[in-house]
Amino acid sequence: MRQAGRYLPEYRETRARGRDFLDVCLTPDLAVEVTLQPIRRYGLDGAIMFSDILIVPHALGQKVWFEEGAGPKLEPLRLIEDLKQLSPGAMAQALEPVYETLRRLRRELPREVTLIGFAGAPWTVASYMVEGGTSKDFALAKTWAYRAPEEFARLIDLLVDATADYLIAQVEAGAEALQIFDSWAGVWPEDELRRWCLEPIKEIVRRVKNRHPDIPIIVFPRGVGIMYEAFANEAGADALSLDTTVPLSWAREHLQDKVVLQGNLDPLLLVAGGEKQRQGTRVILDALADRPFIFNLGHGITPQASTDHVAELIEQVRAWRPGS
Ligand code: 1CP
Repeated sequence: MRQAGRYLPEYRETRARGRDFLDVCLTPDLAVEVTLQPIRRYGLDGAIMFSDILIVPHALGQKVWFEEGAGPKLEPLRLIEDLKQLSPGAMAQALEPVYETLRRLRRELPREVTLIGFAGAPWTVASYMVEGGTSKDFALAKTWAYRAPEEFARLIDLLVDATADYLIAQVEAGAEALQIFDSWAGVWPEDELRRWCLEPIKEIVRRVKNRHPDIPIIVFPRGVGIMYEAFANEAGADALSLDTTVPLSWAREHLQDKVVLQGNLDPLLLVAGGEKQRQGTRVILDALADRPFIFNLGHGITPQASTDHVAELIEQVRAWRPGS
């Protein structure tokens, strides 16, 4: 999940040194610094490179900007002809600062800290490209996919190619594990979930593993409910990241003998803190942590999270023992 960000005063300070958010992502000095901040402060086991899933549309030539307080904005793609404006050939060059950031992080991080690269899954990235930003109902993107699936497939296929190439290059620049975020997978009926989310992710995993068979891949199909089981069986990933709503006993029974699980504390418990946070953490550890498991949040940390609550959480996770 996201671990850098506005809840850290040192992030807000570095962020103010960049022209804007994209500039922080694409300036290796700044991106390295914000990646290291949560590691320095908390001694976490993994460092997720500082970037954003919308770097890919940006590198493909779409206009992307981040408005203060309003989230990401993109000049939307609405017609099949609009895909001609994208230039996959220019992508590798545009993403070079990300690879430089990874190379530097590999040199600067302690050996025992895993460097995690990531990308958005094709559907989630396509949803931003078509809607022009975040959306409540994804009406434009979903309607396009229902009305003209062969057109929409061209966008998804383009993103499968771009994302697989991007993740392979991240491994070659030093990423030691990869996470694929399908944050908006939970909006589709079963057939479309398979077509627009599961199949594209499976193809990306296949291509990355073909080049780098040993690279661990974590998939986050947020909000897919019992369809998590199809992802466990079919995606080819090593681990699944559980969103906050997935019941722990169900996950233990249906998923954990197939893949490593990661998750799934409600990020808002880090705002609330106190006994509720301790209890929520304890329940997750007791249910899942005696088998292959990565403790994590069920979604990205919020700017309102308290740094003291994060410190308490980490202490509790580190102190936990099976049967304790
Ligand atoms: O160090 C880290 O924490 C890693 C950096 C990281 C990651 C993994 C950022 C930085 N973004 C992401 C992934 C990401 N970005 C996802 C997938 C994970 C998830 O579901 O949260 C998504 C959907 C985005 C898109 C995005 N970018 C959003 C969400 C908007 C929405 O639709 O609700 C936002 C707010 C951003 C901007 C952004 N990206 C990252 C940060 C720290 C921020 C906030 C900008 C700032 O505070 O300066």
